[in-house]
Amino acid sequence: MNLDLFDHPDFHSNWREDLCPGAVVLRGAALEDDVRLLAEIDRIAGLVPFQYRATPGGYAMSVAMTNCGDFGWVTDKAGYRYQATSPENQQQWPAMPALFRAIAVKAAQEAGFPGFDPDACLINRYQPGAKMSLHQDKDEHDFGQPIVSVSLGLPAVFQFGGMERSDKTQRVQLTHSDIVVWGGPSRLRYHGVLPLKAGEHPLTGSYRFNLTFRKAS
Ligand code: MD3
Ligand code: FE
Repeated sequence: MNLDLFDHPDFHSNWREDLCPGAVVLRGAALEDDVRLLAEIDRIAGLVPFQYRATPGGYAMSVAMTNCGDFGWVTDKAGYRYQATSPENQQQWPAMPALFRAIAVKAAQEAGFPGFDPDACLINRYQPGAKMSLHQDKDEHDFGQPIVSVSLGLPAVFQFGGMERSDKTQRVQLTHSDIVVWGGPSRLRYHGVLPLKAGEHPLTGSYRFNLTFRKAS
């Protein structure tokens, strides 16, 4: 028998996966907003272009970054930090679009974090080969606040481990329109992204974008 349901143009694969305590994937949750999200990313990148920043150790990152919101995440020889202005032009980051905020707040609520009030949105852009090594996100002030991540464009293999870098890791594929909420006991887990495989996405071409929403202050 043919499951015609899956061929119907109105079918959206929206479902929920619990990855580990405190972390939930909302598959397809950004699908109906994808075109508008990508238009906002384009607009923001027109104001504050993507940069390949250097780690404190002096290595160029393979992921290009920009930000919107009251604070943006940056790195250079002085270290990792959030700041209210872009190092390139000394101007405030573009405001966080209402659509970005609404999507992040709704996802956090669905994952059990009502009242999430993000003030920072880091926009990561991956090209083929770009990766993010295992790390913890610990530049924020309140680890009681979750991080909401929205994936757009080419799929990536995401890696998450435990509280020690040496803990064994699990892999999960994150594809276009998946949202992940990391909170509670998962908030300080080590995580990373394996090198992006080349491909062509109808909306983003050869790129993957990831938005991470945080309460930085
Ligand atoms: C797990 N970005 O920008 S988002 C980052 O796909 C970052 O660009 C990745 O890690 C990306 O810091 C992954 C998913 C994510 C974000 C925060 C986490 C996973 C997390 C915090 C704790 C545990
Ligand atoms: Fe991270």
